[in-house]
Amino acid sequence: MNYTNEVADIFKAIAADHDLQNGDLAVTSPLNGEVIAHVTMTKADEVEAIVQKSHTAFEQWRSFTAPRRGELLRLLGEELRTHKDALGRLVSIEAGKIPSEGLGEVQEMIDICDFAVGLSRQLYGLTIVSERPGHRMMENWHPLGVVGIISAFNFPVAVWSWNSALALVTGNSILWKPSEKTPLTAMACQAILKRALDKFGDAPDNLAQLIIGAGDVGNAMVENHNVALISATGSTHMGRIVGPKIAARFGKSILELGGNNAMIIAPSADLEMATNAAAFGAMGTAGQRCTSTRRLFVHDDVYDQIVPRIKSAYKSISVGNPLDGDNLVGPLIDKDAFDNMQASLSKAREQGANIQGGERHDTGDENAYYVRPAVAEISEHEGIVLQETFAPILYIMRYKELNDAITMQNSVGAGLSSAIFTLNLREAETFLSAMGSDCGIANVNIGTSGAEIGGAFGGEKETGGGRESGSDAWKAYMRRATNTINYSSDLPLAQGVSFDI
Ligand code: UN1
Repeated sequence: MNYTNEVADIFKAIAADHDLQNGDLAVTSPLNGEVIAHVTMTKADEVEAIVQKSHTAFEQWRSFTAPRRGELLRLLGEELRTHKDALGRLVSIEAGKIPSEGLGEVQEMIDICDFAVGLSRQLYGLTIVSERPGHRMMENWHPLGVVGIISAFNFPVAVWSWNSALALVTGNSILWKPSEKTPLTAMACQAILKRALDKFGDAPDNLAQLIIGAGDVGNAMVENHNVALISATGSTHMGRIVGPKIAARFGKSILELGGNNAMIIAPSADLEMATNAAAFGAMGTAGQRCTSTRRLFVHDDVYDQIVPRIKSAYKSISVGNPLDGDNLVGPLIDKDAFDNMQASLSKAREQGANIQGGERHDTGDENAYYVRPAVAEISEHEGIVLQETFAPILYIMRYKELNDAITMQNSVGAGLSSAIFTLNLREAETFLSAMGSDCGIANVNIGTSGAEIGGAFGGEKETGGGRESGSDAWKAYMRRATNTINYSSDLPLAQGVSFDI
């Protein structure tokens, strides 16, 4: 199956006027490893002028009222509803997701657009009592400027939408550098947004720009003083490079980096639910979510019941092209991902792991990298288990005391997502308490992945500390001004200071 024509048809359907044949970046579908398009890349020395244009757009956009800005997100949500099937299919072709996950990603975009429309009438600040008579204090929230979005291949469209919906409704302009592995879905999103902008009518030119480029282009965005906020999703390695550069120029950042997410299965757990949650969390998206379940701590009392169930779920799962038949595990993104997985499995073997799965699954396409998801029973929580491998490997370990499981869970660098399966209230609340999980996301009786947009999304420690999506994450896209207004005819100084001239 060659997807080139289908991609061209999808682009025609969303009226995107793009040259998909003559660019310098070859785009490959992980489904079969074949090149499906060639797109044009931007060069690092072009970034300055692009940022300038974004800044000019910001200077106009900030004067639109927030409810009017919300209208743009309402229109974007409508366009996404219209093009959901086409965009979802393109996500499957370019990122390798199964159809329901490709569509789920677009649904996540629709949801955040709806959220942003509501937010457009709820961008509120506090009023604060003053210590001085006849004075009032308040907080005013203002847009930041140009928001740079750097996104990863694994959620090629949803993560952009979390950032762009919030950035636009709060009055910023946006500049997006997607992963070089997934430029087509980005171009399609840009075309869909353009339709919404055309219907909106008077939005400034260059309000939302897209840059297809390599690391040097991302670096030029990161170092540009006119990019007020960089929201970057990717590995902790990337964050270690990007974070200090932004900090050095006192820019703002939202970093959404690695995860090494764990699930605890307690003695009272509903074992069927726990099995299904572990299966989706660890094998879903071929283990390529930042929220994927990578470590499982199983209580001694239920270990011998649940681990065979999990292993048999792993044996029965169908791996293969998700667009042919009803395969539930699609491909890894590329050869590097496959090599990294194999390297981690060899290290686990050296550490004495008992491994089922992990081998390459042959589909006859030499350049497509499908694998059987791996479960690795391992006795020690150390070495490779402490590292995030962006692939479907689930390390399983035993525990006896909940506190030991929580300590192990928390003793890795990353702090994104976590879950406990228990029907015991004390255990559940302990896990959620200050003595429990140290992650940005902590769940009870649901898995580590698949968060809804209504909550703030992100994690602690080496995950970077940023929050995107719901709750009050919008505040990161705005700056706070504290205003003190004196409506008296005196000029008292705070703290009782006197300065009589
Ligand atoms: C990511 O993998 O970068 O919670 C984002 C989830 C999805 C988002 C994952 N809603 O799994």
